[in-house]
Amino acid sequence: MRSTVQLQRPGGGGGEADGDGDSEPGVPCFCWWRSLPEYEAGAGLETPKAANTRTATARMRVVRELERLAAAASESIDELRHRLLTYKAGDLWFPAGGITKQDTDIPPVITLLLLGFAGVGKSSLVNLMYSVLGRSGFVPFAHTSSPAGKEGRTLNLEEHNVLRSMKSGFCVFDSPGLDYDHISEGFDEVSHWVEDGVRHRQLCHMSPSSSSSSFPSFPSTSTSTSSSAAAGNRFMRRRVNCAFVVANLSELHSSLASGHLQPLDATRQLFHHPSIRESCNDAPILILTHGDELTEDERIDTRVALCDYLGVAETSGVYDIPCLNEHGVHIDEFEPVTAYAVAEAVYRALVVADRCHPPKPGLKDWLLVALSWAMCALSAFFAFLSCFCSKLAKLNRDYQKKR
Ligand SMILES: Nc1nc2c(ncn2[C@@H]2O[C@H](COP(=O)(O)OP(=O)(O)OP(=O)(O)O)[C@@H](O)[C@H]2O)c(=O)[nH]1
Ligand SMILES: [Mg+2]
Repeated sequence: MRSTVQLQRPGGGGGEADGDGDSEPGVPCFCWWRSLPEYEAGAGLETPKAANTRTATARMRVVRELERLAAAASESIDELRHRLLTYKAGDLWFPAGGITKQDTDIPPVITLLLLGFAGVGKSSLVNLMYSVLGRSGFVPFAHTSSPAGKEGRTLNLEEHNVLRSMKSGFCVFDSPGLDYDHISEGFDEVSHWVEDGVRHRQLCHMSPSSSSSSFPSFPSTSTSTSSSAAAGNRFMRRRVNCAFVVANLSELHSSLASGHLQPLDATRQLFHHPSIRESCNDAPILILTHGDELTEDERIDTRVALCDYLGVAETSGVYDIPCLNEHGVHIDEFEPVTAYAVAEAVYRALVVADRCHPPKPGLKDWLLVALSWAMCALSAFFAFLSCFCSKLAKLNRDYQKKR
């Protein structure tokens, strides 16, 4: 069920964008939640889930956050877009730990990785990013630009320059969805991505087309996928700097309502996966999709319950971004609140990424690397020598026996 509320923001906030994507203060925008004054007057706080004060306060915080996004959408979407368009890796770096920027290991391009279970809307979110940030209209790449599998599933890792600019300082990686029935294999793959880096068209072990996988394979796509993966070996491997966990709010609502907590538990495990924390030095950014399939109360209550379950604040690093609108149509850049939420989520990811670059390896580190390589070479040489000598001894014994 979908509910849409038309809201005239006091003071002209929450304007709707015009054809060029520029916002017009004073124009009413369509918001799915009741306005803050209505909530402050007590309306909507007495839903069954909001029976206790803590939940009611959390709901208020969510509504305030939505109001903030609506106000910012009318005032600063273009400024934020401009900042993203002109962003260069390391622009949001700030000094910490007594290390200068020159001594910080900043990659040429910041890499943001989308993670989540199958069908949660990762590819739709990338589409939305193209639409909001690339400003070249809607390009439904998910089913066309790469060898997608059955029902449009993503099969390989895919690098997207969502700004469509050669000067772009960041890229977004779309990943194949994890499977609830093969959670541990999926998490192994996630560890591999965040620890060893990701590459465009990298074939994934849990991908349905992968020959080494125990998953059912789709014969029509496997040949083209393996050839494109072979070509993909030439693409650059990138270190993951920040991760997004995309979750289907509607599915999690059903999970909470039915008491079948597998999707909720799996999402929590993914969100708190130790390899993500270790490699990115921060928690992932949480993106909630499919909210359009819920009523206003369900949508806010599920967000509050999920954040409580994950142990994170419901208004910090969490974005409700439906990829379809209330009419079931793909959202484009003209939906200001969602567009702003997309841009802010990306900007936050870049802030997180730039805060976490490691120091450049110093002379001592290089010496250690050289020493460990030398030790490896030495041990390989002695292994070869012992193998060679034992073979010689065996030949000698055989020769003695024959005599
Ligand atoms: N109602 C609604 N549908 C959505 C939303 N996001 C995605 N969808 C739909 O959900 C389906 C799956 O979306 P995808 O973007 O392909 O999901 P995915 O996470 O990339 O899936 P995998 O590649 O299999 O992991 C598509 O039919 C989308 O149109 C949303 O926010 N609301
Ligand atoms: Mg996909």
